Amino acid sequence: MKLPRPASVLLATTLLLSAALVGCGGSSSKTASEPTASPASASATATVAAATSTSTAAPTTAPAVAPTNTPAPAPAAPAPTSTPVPPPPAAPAPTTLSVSIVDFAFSPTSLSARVGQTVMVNVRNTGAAPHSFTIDGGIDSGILNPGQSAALSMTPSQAAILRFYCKVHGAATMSGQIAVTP
Ligand SMILES: [Cu+2]
Repeated sequence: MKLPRPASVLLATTLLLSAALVGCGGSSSKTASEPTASPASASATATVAAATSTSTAAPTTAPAVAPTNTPAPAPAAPAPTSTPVPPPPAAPAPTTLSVSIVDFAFSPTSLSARVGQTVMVNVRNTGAAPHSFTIDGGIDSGILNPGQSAALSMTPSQAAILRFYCKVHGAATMSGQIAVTP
């Protein structure tokens, strides 16, 4: 008899509480639903407005920058093209050619140079007779007596075979050439 009492009390209490909860839940939900709806819609509107303003600003800036960045890689291509062009023409470093004059010949008789290259020609008469190192229209040592030397300079402007000779003894007897290549 003692045990059933608490059990019935618990059951009764549980029923009452559940009934109260249902009643309260039903009434409170109806009452609170109206005031809650307003703030909810307001916040929803604010969220939409913010999203709209954000989305509007983003697309405007993005497209403007994107097209500019896309063509940018193109300029990188012209750079390699312009780099190789200038160096080759100005490349030839100055050179010095040494020519000895004997009786009756030049040594060596065949020399070479590059277009646009600064060419120093050192001529020395090691023979017993006077000679000259002469390129018509070009450099000319004039008469060099035995033991005399001359330092001449020229810069060939085009490819050619430059013939040098001795004005004293003539090209038929004493001559040589400088081959100028591009
Ligand atoms: Cu000569």
